[in-house]
Amino acid sequence: MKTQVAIIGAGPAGLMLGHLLRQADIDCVILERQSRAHVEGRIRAGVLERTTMDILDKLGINRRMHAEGLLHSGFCLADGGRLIHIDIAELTGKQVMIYGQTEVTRDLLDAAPDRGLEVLWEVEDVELHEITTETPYVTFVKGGESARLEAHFIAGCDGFHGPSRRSVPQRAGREFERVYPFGWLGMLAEVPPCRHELVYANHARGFALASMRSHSRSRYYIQVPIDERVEDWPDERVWDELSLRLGAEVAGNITRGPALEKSIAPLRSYVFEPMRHGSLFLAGDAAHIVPPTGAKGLNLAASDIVYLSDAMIGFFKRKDALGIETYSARALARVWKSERFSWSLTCLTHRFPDDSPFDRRMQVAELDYIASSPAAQLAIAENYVGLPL
Ligand code: RFL
Ligand code: PHB
Repeated sequence: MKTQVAIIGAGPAGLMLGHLLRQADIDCVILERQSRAHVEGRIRAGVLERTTMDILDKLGINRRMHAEGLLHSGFCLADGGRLIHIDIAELTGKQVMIYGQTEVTRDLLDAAPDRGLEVLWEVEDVELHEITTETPYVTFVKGGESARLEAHFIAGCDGFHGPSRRSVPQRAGREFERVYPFGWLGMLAEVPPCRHELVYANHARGFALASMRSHSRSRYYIQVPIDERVEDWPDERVWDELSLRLGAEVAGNITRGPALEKSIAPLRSYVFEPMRHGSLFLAGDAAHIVPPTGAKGLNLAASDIVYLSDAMIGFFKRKDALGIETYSARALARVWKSERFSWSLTCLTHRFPDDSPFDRRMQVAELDYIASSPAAQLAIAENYVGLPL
């Protein structure tokens, strides 16, 4: 098989890139290791920045997002019972959209056949070859048969554990990493949210987040030790813990109900530089991971794709290679700013096992400062809604 761009991975990065290329009449094929049901069933991010909404608008795959998504104008930081409101609309003139990654993925997949975007599901043994040449190719096994896909470019959109980044020789790349000593236990439940906006709470027992997917579906998270097992957290224990950590005012409005999904995810900050090696371009989680505290993971994947799709469209349609040459530097400049924001919000809101009383006072002082300073609130708000491209 031959195509212009071989895309590895049908997560948000791969699907958005595929659609943007097809809209520009560029050929591409997506290779995905999992089944469609598996990809559609993953519960992940819930907050879309303007940049991400703009991609769905540009593609015209936005009807359900505008009909069912919830525009939010602010969120709260909570600490020891006090609520600090960050009015992002007032401070930045922008809002964020509450619309699950699961829904974004479903909308992009539903639109794929009509737009000639081909996804090959359940491909195994994906390997990248000749990536430093202009004739790279990918080999894989599908339904027991070996296949080969030749392309001009390969887009590595295969997440943190995919083969793309690992195809870059060690001497050609550099990794930057921080692994946090805790994870997030997430719980989805068919109950109304406890508040109209998200609440990020710092509590002596650990961080908690009250989020939502709709007016009738809530998503909650609590910080747990990294070695915690989800089996040790029956629903009632999670609800009890949330009630303690979110503070009386918020907790008073919690509606309990059975969990639809419960899972534990580790927290990590990670960047791989550069994001291009020859004909291979890395995008999304394949190149970087942020802790979910700033709601940046999915949105960073989207902004990578804005740069990458521009670059590839410029190359194929106008014979302009500038975007290709500058992709890695442009994307990384935005990635590092989101890494900084996600790291700082994680440090502000979580309890670290080796925190000293001094460290705790620093958190309290910073929260006091944020509560009293419109300048500090603006700094948080402009990062939360998404820095300009
Ligand atoms: P994805 O979504 O991981 O998609 C990568 C795709 O590549 C496929 N793949 C392969 N395909 C072919 N061959 C192989 N060998 C392959 N290996 C992997 C995978 O099956 C998958 O379909 O990466 P992408 O597109 O870059 O999108 C990034 C976002 O998904 C990610 O940043 C966020 O979901 C991160 N994240 C969260 N972000 C938030 O902002 N808020 C959250 O609440 C939040 N929760 C989460 C998350 C990520 C999680 N992961 C990765 C385990 C919760 C979890 C559990
Ligand atoms: C979510 O609803 O899944 C969510 C919201 C905000 C975050 C992280 C996750 O910062």
